[in-house]
Amino acid sequence: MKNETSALSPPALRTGAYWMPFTHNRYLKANPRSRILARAEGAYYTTAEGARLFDCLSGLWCCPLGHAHPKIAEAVASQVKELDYSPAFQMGHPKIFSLAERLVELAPPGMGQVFFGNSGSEAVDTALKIAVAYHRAKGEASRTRLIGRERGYHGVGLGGISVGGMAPNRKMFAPLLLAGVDHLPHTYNAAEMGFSRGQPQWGAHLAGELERLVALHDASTIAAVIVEPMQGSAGVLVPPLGYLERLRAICDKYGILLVFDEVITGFGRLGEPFGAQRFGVTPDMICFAKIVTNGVIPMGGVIVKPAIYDAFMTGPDTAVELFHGYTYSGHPVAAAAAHATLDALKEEDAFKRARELEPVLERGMHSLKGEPAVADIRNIGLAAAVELEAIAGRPGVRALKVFERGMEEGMLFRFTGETIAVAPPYISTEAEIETMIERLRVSIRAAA
Ligand code: PXG
Repeated sequence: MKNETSALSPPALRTGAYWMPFTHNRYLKANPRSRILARAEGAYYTTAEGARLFDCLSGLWCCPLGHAHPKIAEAVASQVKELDYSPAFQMGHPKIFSLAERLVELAPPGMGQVFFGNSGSEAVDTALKIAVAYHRAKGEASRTRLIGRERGYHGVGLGGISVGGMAPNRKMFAPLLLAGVDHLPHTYNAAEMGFSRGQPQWGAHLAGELERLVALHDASTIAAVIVEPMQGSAGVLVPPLGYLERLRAICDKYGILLVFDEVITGFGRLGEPFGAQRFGVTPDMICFAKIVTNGVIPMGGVIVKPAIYDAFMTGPDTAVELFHGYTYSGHPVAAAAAHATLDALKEEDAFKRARELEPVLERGMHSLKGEPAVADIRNIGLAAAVELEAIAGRPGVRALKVFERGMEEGMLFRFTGETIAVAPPYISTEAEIETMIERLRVSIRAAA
């Protein structure tokens, strides 16, 4: 039996001291109880009020093997006793070397080394720093410009928000944005690709905008292009057919590094180890985080091609080659969680499971077309989003209402802006996905 005492019946909740991230603090704190999660097991959370919620977004895209996974829990517990921390600089521990090997094996052919941090934001800032430093090491110090994309999300570091393309994440911090950054246009066009299933047919030509940026800035000033293979936070914006291939070709033509931010798409969300394999395009660097530990312990990092690593391996062998790293880079407990996660992904044939569930999710989500205020539906892999028409003069309120009704229906949806996103756990049953969609239908109708 589970311990049902303190977590489920906490003393009066004092909410004042906690400044909640990416949250409407005042609205939530006025009525917090339904938003407090007390426990989780498998594909379900239990709130402090005792309500059971299906985990429609796998946490925040990070827990697809389900909560309280016995193997991961066991690996973490025994690692804490065996080696709880090991200095990250000038030292290592066995599990981090072997984890790097496993990640390289899982990545598309041609990748060679892994640099570890603790989050997607750190992974992105690490990749941007490596890109600029790489060109410098190769004698092309003028290559400093970074190219991101409109509507892109690359975390909240100063590099990440600079290459990111979401106005609310940028405007408060304008003076802190990096100089010398430019953006590709986003690929979304409702008229051309509304309600498309998987990759839209239209839009590959938008990769050609990179040619224009090269013409404007000159290739000799550009270090790297960073994109999410599928834009998750923007509401599941799926790359048009041929788009990523074309970006790759243009980057190759001009010696620009291509970075895939796979913080969401890594580890099976699209039914393959990485988006790179799903789309058949290999970048020069892959940022990862989230699912690498099934969300249990923070970990992130960057997988790079050997040519990038090798460019730094010059000078005296007693010198530090890259002046970058975190106290918790390659943390042993995170490494243990990651090994257990990779084991479980394999043992449970999780990527195949995600591929099997993809048509169930696709069919169900697109059956919501025609429901009130549904403006668009997009999907790929085990991810989908419904975009709603805004209520006039009240931006974001419709999705909030859907979210709140969803909780009453036993569903923890994710809402941002006018979008409801779902990315159910790989361990979901078909029936659970179908139920999720029917409850979403009810919630959308209730918010009409
Ligand atoms: N890159 C990408 C592509 C992401 O999606 C980050 C970087 C940053 O990761 P960290 O670990 O620093 O948060 C992310 C994070 C959502 C949602 O609802 C998405 C993220 C985080 C929280 C919510 O879409 N992505």
